Amino acid sequence: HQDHVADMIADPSAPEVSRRIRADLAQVDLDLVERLMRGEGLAVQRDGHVEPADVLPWTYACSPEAVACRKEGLELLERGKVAAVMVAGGQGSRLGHDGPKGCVRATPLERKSLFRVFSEQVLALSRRTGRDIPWFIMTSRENDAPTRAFFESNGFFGLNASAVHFFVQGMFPSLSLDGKFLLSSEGGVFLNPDGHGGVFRALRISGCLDLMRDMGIEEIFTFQVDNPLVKVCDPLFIGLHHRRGAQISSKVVRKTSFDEKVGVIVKQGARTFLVEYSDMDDTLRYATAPDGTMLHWAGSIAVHVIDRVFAEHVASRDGALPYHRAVKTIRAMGPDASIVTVDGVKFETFIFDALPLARTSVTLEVLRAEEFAPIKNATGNDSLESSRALQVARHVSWLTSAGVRVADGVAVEISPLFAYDADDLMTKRSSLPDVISRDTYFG
Ligand code: UD2
Repeated sequence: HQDHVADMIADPSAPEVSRRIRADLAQVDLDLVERLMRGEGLAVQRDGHVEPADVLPWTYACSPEAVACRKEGLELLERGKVAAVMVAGGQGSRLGHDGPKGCVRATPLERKSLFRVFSEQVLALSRRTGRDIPWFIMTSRENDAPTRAFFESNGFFGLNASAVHFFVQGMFPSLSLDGKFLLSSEGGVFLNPDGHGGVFRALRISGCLDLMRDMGIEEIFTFQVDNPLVKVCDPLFIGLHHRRGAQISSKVVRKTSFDEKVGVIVKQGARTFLVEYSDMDDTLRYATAPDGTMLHWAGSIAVHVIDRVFAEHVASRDGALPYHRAVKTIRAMGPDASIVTVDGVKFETFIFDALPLARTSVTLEVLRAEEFAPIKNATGNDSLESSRALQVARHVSWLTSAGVRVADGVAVEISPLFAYDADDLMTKRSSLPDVISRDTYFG
């Protein structure tokens, strides 16, 4: 039932269009598309009783076991057993930024890009552990070239370029509601990035998983491109995951409201999984504990540690992850080559759907003020403005705990190269002033 496309392929008067469509279709698993349109292989709402997941509270970070975890995490980093993976192939459509989202100037004073913020964290930790942390960056067909160019033109922000690996995620067609391929404005088949769950397949196809195995990597730390407060390769989290023999672990924060747009980690029997906010029904979303508080408060910040062997297992099985189906407005090419807006079906897979495939997983609560200030929207919540204010608040709190008084209304920014966290800043106390009365950058 794709005669419109078959006709274009066969049209001798438009060879370039024919070539583009054939090239695009060559990457598409047509059987899979057909199955998904029939409703097979899709993520389903779990029937039955769902309970809140077992979560280690944020106070765990102060426990004696946490000291041992941190030590173990640092040792793994020192022995070159950890790789970082950043998923940065999304389209960032909500933010409305033109170009890769990682180029957004995220920080409050220096206006550093997100890419620079993460690079400085990787660099800081590499210096601390005396070893380059291999960093794998997933891009999409659309933003791969500008992402690489950005790193190159900025000298990889001081990182050893040979330790930074880019790989491109797969694409998947969006279809009309009645299952017809749509055409893109460039004249090919309309494709979109296949979701961040595509990271497993893309790591395999690009050879990056093999490279990780050859490097002796045991744990993969994954994070998203939009949160400048993420603690890249947090030794505590890595050590905890490793000591517990987990296959995939997750960090959560306490949700601020029932409607906050984060997935929640739950369990059913022995299996842990994540219910995405857009898939949550009202019973789950508004469920309360006996004391009236939010029952499903454990909001995912999309930071995971994944055992490399487990990642290979997921990557080796096409169809291991279910597809999520969403109806979106799509700008496609209409019959007379004009651009039209149509409702279409988009299919994506998500990293967190690997959770129920794991035998063991750990969920760790962290403090929102310390680790979560995403940039997703142009204005309001989770915007550039709100994120910058939260970055300032975190750094003011670090300085305050180091005994420095920061005057009201003053903005401060601390480079990861100056201090990786509050404890690290404390060790620099002698180089800090007692009072800060104007905007100050510590670099
Ligand atoms: C994500 C989580 C949500 C919550 C929240 C926390 C999903 C589907 N939902 O919501 O549960 O944890 O983050 O901040 O992840 N990306 C790719 N390739 C793609 C699509 C996305 O690399 O094909 C990347 C994208 O560049 C970004 C990240 O995935 O780094 C998040 O994507 P999103 O903005 O679609 O997810 P969001 O914010 O709705």
